[in-house]
Amino acid sequence: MKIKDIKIFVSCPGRNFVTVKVITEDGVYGLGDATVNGREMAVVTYLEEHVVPCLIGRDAHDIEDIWHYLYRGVYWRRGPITMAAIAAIDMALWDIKGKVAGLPLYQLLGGKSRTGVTVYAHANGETISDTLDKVAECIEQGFKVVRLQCAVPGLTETYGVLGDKKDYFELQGNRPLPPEQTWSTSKYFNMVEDLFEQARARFGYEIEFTHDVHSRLTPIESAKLGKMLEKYNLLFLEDPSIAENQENYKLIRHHTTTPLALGETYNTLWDCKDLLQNQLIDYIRVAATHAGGITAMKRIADFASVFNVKTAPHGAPDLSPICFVAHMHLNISTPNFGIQEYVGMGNEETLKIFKHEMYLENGMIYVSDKPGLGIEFDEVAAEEYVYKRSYLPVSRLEDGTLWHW
Ligand code: GCO
Ligand code: MG
Repeated sequence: MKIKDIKIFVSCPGRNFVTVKVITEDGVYGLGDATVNGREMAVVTYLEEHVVPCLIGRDAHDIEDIWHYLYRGVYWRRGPITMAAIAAIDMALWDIKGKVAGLPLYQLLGGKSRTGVTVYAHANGETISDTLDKVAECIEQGFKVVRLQCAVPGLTETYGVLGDKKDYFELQGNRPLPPEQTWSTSKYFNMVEDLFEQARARFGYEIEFTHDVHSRLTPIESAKLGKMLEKYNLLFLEDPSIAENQENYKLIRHHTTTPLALGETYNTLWDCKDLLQNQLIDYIRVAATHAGGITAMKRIADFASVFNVKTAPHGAPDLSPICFVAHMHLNISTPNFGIQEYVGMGNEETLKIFKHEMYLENGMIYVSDKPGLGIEFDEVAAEEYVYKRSYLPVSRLEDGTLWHW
């Protein structure tokens, strides 16, 4: 099954997505997602110039060999651009293998470990009561786990909640230069405990909550936050601090029993090896697109299982539906799956381009039994939505210091 051609598409049905299509001589093709938010064209060039020419004529069945050819075989390993390129090829090859076998991908990964995939929804509000009303809506829709984010009083914008982000994670694709936002840890601390205190008072302890800090705290501040929130029983606290130095989490862990979740920007197992083997986190949030595809996700999940860490794949809208479908096959088959982040299946335009049969029922997602990934990409429809350069905001402290994302 020789690879005959590889096509790369960039489309913007509200957000930019980089889609890879690997076509074999037999006419079977597979799809992969190579989207790196705000760096889309770097992956396109990497693929077109440095990956595609090396793969023409290779056997599409050799998933492991091709993965290592693109990873170990090159001098420049790792990094988001390289790993997203590898990921997209890897997803496409698994899609092809599934189609040839006539089996949905999860069957090739070991079959079902569960009947459906539990997801958590987002409740983003401008005030605490607004956030809690959104939580109530999520509960009404059947979600059992909700992520609570609330604007920080005193700041003009809070990521994901206020300003031009009311429309959920820059869906407009209209940020040709990075906007700047201000962060204040003290103002945040003045709000966050009230948020969870009021949430528990209104909803009790049946429903599970998570919270994302987007790495804005120092390790000792994270420790303080974890301790402060213990009584509100979070399913997990996400990204309290940057973990470039994985050792930092020893300090956080030492002080709090609030479960910790990390990893949405990690590109390889090496980025989280110490966190996992020292049991410094409880959920690993790597995404198939950013961490080297299905092959790499499976290895990371297996390694994590040795240390009682569960998977909780990133599910923000900057991952295309192809990545989301790949996650569903992994989630349904991975024994140590924990939970999947969920922000909807995509807007109307996105669903015109990416066609799939996953469905949501009572806070759980079910995959289809179509061979391979079970998703189609409409190339003609995609042409209508032309790439628009768009950036995430930059974060600064109130004195102008550039701060962590
Ligand atoms: C999440 C993420 C998002 C990211 C986004 C950046 O947990 O969903 O942290 O909020 O900010 O994916 O592109
Ligand atoms: Mg996050």
